[in-house]
Amino acid sequence: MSDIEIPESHPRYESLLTRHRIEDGVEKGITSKQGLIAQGRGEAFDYLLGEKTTESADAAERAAAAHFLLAEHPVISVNGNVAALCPGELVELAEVVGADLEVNLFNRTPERMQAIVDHLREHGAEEVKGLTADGRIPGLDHERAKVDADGIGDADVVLVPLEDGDRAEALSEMGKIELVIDLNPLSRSAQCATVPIVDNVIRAVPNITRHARELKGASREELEAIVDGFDREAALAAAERAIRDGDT
Ligand code: PTJ
Repeated sequence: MSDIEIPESHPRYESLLTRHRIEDGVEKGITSKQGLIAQGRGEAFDYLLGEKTTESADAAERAAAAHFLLAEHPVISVNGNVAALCPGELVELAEVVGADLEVNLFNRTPERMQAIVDHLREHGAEEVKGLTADGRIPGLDHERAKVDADGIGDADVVLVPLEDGDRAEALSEMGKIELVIDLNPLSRSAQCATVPIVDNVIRAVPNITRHARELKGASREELEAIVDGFDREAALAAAERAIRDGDT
Protein backbone atom coordinates (compact mmCIF):
# COMPACT_ATOMS: atom_id res chain seq x y z
CA MET A 1 0.00 0.00 0.00
CA SER A 2 2.74 2.42 0.91
CA ASP A 3 6.46 2.25 1.50
CA ILE A 4 6.02 3.72 5.00
CA GLU A 5 5.37 1.19 7.74
CA ILE A 6 3.08 2.37 10.53
CA PRO A 7 3.32 0.40 13.78
CA GLU A 8 -0.14 -0.80 14.86
CA SER A 9 0.66 0.43 18.37
CA HIS A 10 0.68 4.04 17.12
CA PRO A 11 -2.15 5.91 18.89
CA ARG A 12 -3.41 7.32 15.57
CA TYR A 13 -2.78 4.17 13.51
CA GLU A 14 -6.15 4.20 11.70
CA SER A 15 -5.92 7.86 10.85
CA LEU A 16 -2.38 7.53 9.49
CA LEU A 17 -3.38 4.49 7.44
CA THR A 18 -6.24 6.50 5.96
CA ARG A 19 -3.84 9.27 4.96
CA HIS A 20 -1.66 6.78 3.18
CA ARG A 21 -4.65 5.44 1.26
CA ILE A 22 -5.43 8.94 0.01
CA GLU A 23 -1.79 9.58 -0.83
CA ASP A 24 -1.72 6.32 -2.74
CA GLY A 25 -4.93 7.34 -4.52
CA VAL A 26 -3.26 10.52 -5.75
CA GLU A 27 -0.25 8.56 -6.96
CA LYS A 28 -2.49 6.14 -8.89
CA GLY A 29 -4.42 8.98 -10.52
CA ILE A 30 -7.64 8.13 -8.64
CA THR A 31 -7.80 10.95 -6.12
CA SER A 32 -7.42 14.63 -7.02
CA LYS A 33 -4.90 16.83 -5.22
CA GLN A 34 -7.87 18.69 -3.77
CA GLY A 35 -8.84 15.38 -2.27
CA LEU A 36 -5.87 15.71 0.08
CA ILE A 37 -7.25 19.00 1.37
CA ALA A 38 -10.74 17.52 1.76
CA GLN A 39 -9.24 14.63 3.74
CA GLY A 40 -7.46 17.05 6.08
CA ARG A 41 -10.71 18.90 6.73
CA GLY A 42 -12.50 15.66 7.42
CA GLU A 43 -9.78 14.49 9.81
CA ALA A 44 -10.17 17.59 11.96
CA PHE A 45 -13.91 16.95 12.40
CA ASP A 46 -13.31 13.25 12.99
CA TYR A 47 -10.77 14.05 15.70
CA LEU A 48 -13.38 16.17 17.48
CA LEU A 49 -15.92 13.36 17.16
CA GLY A 50 -13.50 11.01 18.92
CA GLU A 51 -12.88 9.10 15.66
CA LYS A 52 -15.89 6.91 16.34
CA THR A 53 -19.42 6.38 15.09
CA THR A 54 -21.71 8.28 17.43
CA GLU A 55 -25.09 6.89 18.43
CA SER A 56 -26.89 9.38 16.20
CA ALA A 57 -24.63 8.54 13.22
CA ASP A 58 -25.40 4.86 13.76
CA ALA A 59 -29.14 5.66 13.69
CA ALA A 60 -28.62 7.61 10.44
CA GLU A 61 -26.74 4.64 8.97
CA ARG A 62 -29.64 2.36 9.88
CA ALA A 63 -32.11 4.79 8.26
CA ALA A 64 -29.88 4.89 5.15
CA ALA A 65 -29.94 1.08 5.00
CA ALA A 66 -33.75 1.12 5.24
CA HIS A 67 -33.96 3.69 2.40
CA PHE A 68 -31.71 1.51 0.26
CA LEU A 69 -33.90 -1.55 0.83
CA LEU A 70 -37.07 0.40 0.03
CA ALA A 71 -35.61 1.97 -3.12
CA GLU A 72 -36.56 1.03 -6.66
CA HIS A 73 -33.28 2.15 -8.15
CA PRO A 74 -30.57 3.06 -5.66
CA VAL A 75 -27.21 4.40 -6.86
CA ILE A 76 -23.94 4.91 -4.97
CA SER A 77 -22.04 7.91 -6.30
CA VAL A 78 -18.25 7.44 -6.19
CA ASN A 79 -15.60 10.17 -6.20
CA GLY A 80 -11.80 10.07 -6.01
CA ASN A 81 -11.67 10.13 -2.22
CA VAL A 82 -14.05 7.28 -1.45
CA ALA A 83 -12.61 5.21 -4.29
CA ALA A 84 -9.21 5.42 -2.58
CA LEU A 85 -10.52 5.00 0.97
CA CYS A 86 -12.99 2.11 0.79
CA PRO A 87 -13.40 0.59 -2.71
CA GLY A 88 -14.10 -2.97 -1.55
CA GLU A 89 -16.63 -1.75 1.04
CA LEU A 90 -18.50 0.26 -1.63
CA VAL A 91 -18.70 -2.79 -3.90
CA GLU A 92 -19.98 -4.90 -1.00
CA LEU A 93 -22.65 -2.34 -0.05
CA ALA A 94 -23.79 -2.15 -3.69
CA GLU A 95 -24.14 -5.93 -3.79
CA VAL A 96 -26.04 -6.20 -0.51
CA VAL A 97 -28.61 -3.50 -1.35
CA GLY A 98 -28.74 -4.04 -5.12
CA ALA A 99 -27.41 -0.57 -5.98
CA ASP A 100 -25.54 0.65 -9.05
CA LEU A 101 -22.09 2.19 -8.63
CA GLU A 102 -21.55 5.39 -10.63
CA VAL A 103 -18.38 7.47 -10.80
CA ASN A 104 -19.16 11.18 -10.60
CA LEU A 105 -16.34 13.67 -10.24
CA PHE A 106 -15.93 17.33 -9.51
CA ASN A 107 -12.47 17.40 -11.08
CA ARG A 108 -13.53 15.18 -14.00
CA THR A 109 -10.98 14.01 -16.56
CA PRO A 110 -11.31 10.95 -18.82
CA GLU A 111 -8.16 9.47 -17.24
CA ARG A 112 -9.44 9.77 -13.67
CA MET A 113 -12.88 8.43 -14.63
CA GLN A 114 -11.29 5.35 -16.21
CA ALA A 115 -8.79 4.85 -13.36
CA ILE A 116 -11.63 4.81 -10.81
CA VAL A 117 -13.80 2.47 -12.91
CA ASP A 118 -10.80 0.08 -13.23
CA HIS A 119 -10.01 0.37 -9.51
CA LEU A 120 -13.61 -0.55 -8.56
CA ARG A 121 -13.51 -3.48 -10.98
CA GLU A 122 -10.26 -4.66 -9.38
CA HIS A 123 -12.19 -4.65 -6.10
CA GLY A 124 -14.94 -6.88 -7.45
CA ALA A 125 -17.40 -4.52 -9.15
CA GLU A 126 -18.97 -5.91 -12.31
CA GLU A 127 -20.68 -2.92 -13.84
CA VAL A 128 -19.60 0.62 -13.06
CA LYS A 129 -21.57 3.53 -14.51
CA GLY A 130 -20.49 7.10 -15.18
CA LEU A 131 -18.56 6.91 -18.45
CA THR A 132 -21.59 7.31 -20.73
CA ALA A 133 -22.59 10.67 -19.25
CA ASP A 134 -25.73 11.01 -21.41
CA GLY A 135 -27.75 12.71 -18.66
CA ARG A 136 -27.48 16.07 -16.91
CA ILE A 137 -28.41 17.35 -13.46
CA PRO A 138 -30.33 20.59 -14.11
CA GLY A 139 -28.99 23.77 -12.53
CA LEU A 140 -25.33 22.76 -12.31
CA ASP A 141 -22.74 24.22 -14.64
CA HIS A 142 -19.74 22.10 -13.69
CA GLU A 143 -18.55 18.59 -14.41
CA ARG A 144 -20.60 17.05 -11.61
CA ALA A 145 -23.73 17.69 -13.69
CA LYS A 146 -22.70 14.84 -16.02
CA VAL A 147 -24.47 11.61 -15.08
CA ASP A 148 -25.62 8.42 -16.78
CA ALA A 149 -29.29 8.71 -17.76
CA ASP A 150 -29.89 5.12 -16.61
CA GLY A 151 -27.78 5.63 -13.47
CA ILE A 152 -27.99 8.68 -11.19
CA GLY A 153 -30.33 10.24 -13.78
CA ASP A 154 -32.92 7.54 -13.12
CA ALA A 155 -32.22 6.85 -9.42
CA ASP A 156 -34.75 7.38 -6.66
CA VAL A 157 -32.17 7.04 -3.86
CA VAL A 158 -28.57 8.27 -4.17
CA LEU A 159 -25.76 7.80 -1.65
CA VAL A 160 -23.45 10.77 -1.87
CA PRO A 161 -20.27 10.29 0.11
CA LEU A 162 -18.32 13.48 0.86
CA GLU A 163 -18.52 16.20 -1.72
CA ASP A 164 -19.06 19.87 -2.30
CA GLY A 165 -22.61 20.97 -1.64
CA ASP A 166 -24.17 22.25 -4.84
CA ARG A 167 -24.75 18.88 -6.49
CA ALA A 168 -26.35 17.65 -3.29
CA GLU A 169 -28.75 20.61 -3.46
CA ALA A 170 -29.48 20.04 -7.15
CA LEU A 171 -30.17 16.34 -6.60
CA SER A 172 -32.61 17.06 -3.82
CA GLU A 173 -34.34 19.60 -6.07
CA MET A 174 -34.78 16.74 -8.58
CA GLY A 175 -36.78 15.01 -5.85
CA LYS A 176 -34.24 12.28 -5.16
CA ILE A 177 -33.74 10.84 -1.70
CA GLU A 178 -30.22 11.75 -0.74
CA LEU A 179 -28.10 9.89 1.75
CA VAL A 180 -25.04 12.06 2.45
CA ILE A 181 -21.91 11.03 4.34
CA ASP A 182 -19.96 14.09 5.51
CA LEU A 183 -17.99 14.66 8.70
CA ASN A 184 -19.00 18.32 8.71
CA PRO A 185 -22.62 18.68 9.87
CA LEU A 186 -22.65 22.31 8.70
CA SER A 187 -21.68 21.50 5.11
CA ARG A 188 -24.32 22.26 2.49
CA SER A 189 -24.51 18.61 1.46
CA ALA A 190 -25.23 17.45 5.01
CA GLN A 191 -27.70 20.30 5.51
CA CYS A 192 -29.83 19.41 2.48
CA ALA A 193 -29.65 15.61 2.81
CA THR A 194 -32.70 13.44 3.48
CA VAL A 195 -30.36 11.44 5.72
CA PRO A 196 -27.20 13.28 6.84
CA ILE A 197 -24.62 10.78 8.10
CA VAL A 198 -21.96 12.61 10.09
CA ASP A 199 -19.29 9.93 10.20
CA ASN A 200 -16.10 8.91 8.43
CA VAL A 201 -16.87 7.06 5.15
CA ILE A 202 -14.44 4.40 6.31
CA ARG A 203 -16.75 3.52 9.20
CA ALA A 204 -20.06 4.59 7.68
CA VAL A 205 -20.07 2.45 4.53
CA PRO A 206 -19.47 -0.94 6.24
CA ASN A 207 -21.93 0.00 8.99
CA ILE A 208 -24.69 0.74 6.45
CA THR A 209 -23.95 -2.68 4.93
CA ARG A 210 -24.18 -4.34 8.36
CA HIS A 211 -27.56 -2.69 9.01
CA ALA A 212 -28.79 -3.63 5.53
CA ARG A 213 -27.87 -7.28 6.12
CA GLU A 214 -29.73 -7.22 9.44
CA LEU A 215 -32.79 -5.56 7.88
CA LYS A 216 -32.98 -7.78 4.80
CA GLY A 217 -35.82 -9.87 6.21
CA ALA A 218 -37.78 -6.85 7.49
CA SER A 219 -41.21 -6.01 6.05
CA ARG A 220 -41.90 -2.80 4.08
CA GLU A 221 -43.83 -1.50 7.09
CA GLU A 222 -40.88 -2.08 9.39
CA LEU A 223 -38.50 -0.36 6.98
CA GLU A 224 -40.89 2.56 6.56
CA ALA A 225 -41.14 2.90 10.33
CA ILE A 226 -37.32 3.21 10.55
CA VAL A 227 -37.30 5.83 7.78
CA ASP A 228 -40.19 7.80 9.33
CA GLY A 229 -38.66 7.61 12.80
CA PHE A 230 -35.41 9.24 11.63
CA ASP A 231 -35.20 12.95 12.46
CA ARG A 232 -32.65 14.72 10.24
CA GLU A 233 -32.69 17.96 12.25
CA ALA A 234 -32.04 16.07 15.49
CA ALA A 235 -29.22 14.11 13.84
CA LEU A 236 -27.52 17.31 12.62
CA ALA A 237 -27.95 18.96 16.03
CA ALA A 238 -26.53 15.89 17.83
CA ALA A 239 -23.50 15.87 15.54
CA GLU A 240 -22.86 19.58 16.08
CA ARG A 241 -23.18 19.12 19.85
CA ALA A 242 -20.73 16.22 19.71
CA ILE A 243 -18.19 18.36 17.87
CA ARG A 244 -18.64 21.56 19.89
CA ASP A 245 -19.08 20.08 23.38
CA GLY A 246 -17.49 16.64 23.07
CA ASP A 247 -20.95 15.32 23.88
CA THR A 248 -20.65 11.96 22.09
O1 PTJ B 1 -12.87 13.26 -6.69
P1 PTJ B 1 -13.54 14.58 -7.00
O2 PTJ B 1 -12.91 15.26 -8.18
O3 PTJ B 1 -15.01 14.43 -7.21
O4 PTJ B 1 -13.34 15.57 -5.74
C1 PTJ B 1 -13.72 15.15 -4.46
C2 PTJ B 1 -13.50 16.25 -3.38
C3 PTJ B 1 -13.78 15.58 -2.03
C4 PTJ B 1 -12.05 16.70 -3.46
C5 PTJ B 1 -14.45 17.44 -3.65
O5 PTJ B 1 -15.76 16.98 -3.66
C6 PTJ B 1 -14.25 18.54 -2.62
O6 PTJ B 1 -13.49 19.47 -2.81
O7 PTJ B 1 -14.97 18.41 -1.50
P2 PTJ B 1 -14.93 19.48 -0.29
O8 PTJ B 1 -15.66 20.72 -0.68
O9 PTJ B 1 -13.52 19.62 0.23
O10 PTJ B 1 -15.80 18.75 0.80
C7 PTJ B 1 -15.44 17.54 1.35
C8 PTJ B 1 -16.27 17.31 2.63
O11 PTJ B 1 -16.09 15.97 3.03
C9 PTJ B 1 -15.84 18.17 3.82
O12 PTJ B 1 -16.99 18.65 4.50
C10 PTJ B 1 -15.04 17.21 4.74
O13 PTJ B 1 -15.20 17.52 6.10
C11 PTJ B 1 -15.71 15.88 4.41
N1 PTJ B 1 -14.80 14.72 4.52
C12 PTJ B 1 -13.48 14.64 4.20
N2 PTJ B 1 -12.99 13.41 4.41
C13 PTJ B 1 -14.04 12.65 4.86
C14 PTJ B 1 -15.19 13.48 4.93
N3 PTJ B 1 -16.38 13.02 5.32
C15 PTJ B 1 -16.47 11.70 5.65
N4 PTJ B 1 -15.42 10.86 5.61
C16 PTJ B 1 -14.18 11.29 5.22
N5 PTJ B 1 -13.15 10.45 5.19
